[in-house]
Amino acid sequence: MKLFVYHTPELTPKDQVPDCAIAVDVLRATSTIATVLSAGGEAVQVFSDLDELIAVSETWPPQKRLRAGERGGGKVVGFDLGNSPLDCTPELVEGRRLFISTTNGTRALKRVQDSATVLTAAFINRATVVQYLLEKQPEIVWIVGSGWEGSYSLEDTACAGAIAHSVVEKSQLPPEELAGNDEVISAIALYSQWQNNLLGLFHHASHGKRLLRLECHEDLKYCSQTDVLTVLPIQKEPGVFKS
Ligand code: 3SL
Repeated sequence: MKLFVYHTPELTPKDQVPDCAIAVDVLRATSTIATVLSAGGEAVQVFSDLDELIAVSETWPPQKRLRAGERGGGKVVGFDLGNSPLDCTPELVEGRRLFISTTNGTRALKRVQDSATVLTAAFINRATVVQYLLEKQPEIVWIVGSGWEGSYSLEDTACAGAIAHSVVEKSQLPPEELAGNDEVISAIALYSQWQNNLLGLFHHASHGKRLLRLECHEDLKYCSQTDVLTVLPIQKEPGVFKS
């Protein structure tokens, strides 16, 4: 297995896809996806385009669907939900499909959609993703941060580092043997420095600050927990994730 970390979808090699792609948007799309599936959601279907989301979700019975839309951190007018994982309670999501569009997370998922396997990861379900990698041993693995509108996001690269750090620890292989690019080594270093204070890291991150201005402090706290959900969101058909 070789791990490659890409800070944003734009930095991934063109015209290639890996054996396994892991999309990361800690704040907050992939934390929300893990939460919905862990709470009994039927599936999460992701869209970059809001009109397409509305059109496809229209074909589902209203009692079996939820529409979640985020732009600029806020909820899209007329949608059931924004992108707060804390809103995704079992009472609300159980048995329903979440149709979701967010600013950056869904763009990262679109970029890797044609990979043989596509997973989503956040700190909250990191251990389950690592367990999958150790069991299945895909040859080429990309961990792709969503970033913010094309630029680097501290929290996504730290989560990529958390995954790589755990693979190194559990496989007992040296980092240089697993690392396919330099970004893996720097992501591990970033995670190692902040692993006991991820909430503190989020407070330094530009998107963390943006969410704090929107009074999403509880979301940051929730997303800073590590290994608390045993859910593996995996793409079953393009854009549709189940556990
Ligand atoms: O950009 C995204 O995909 C979102 O996760 C951003 S937010 O955290 O909902 O603001």
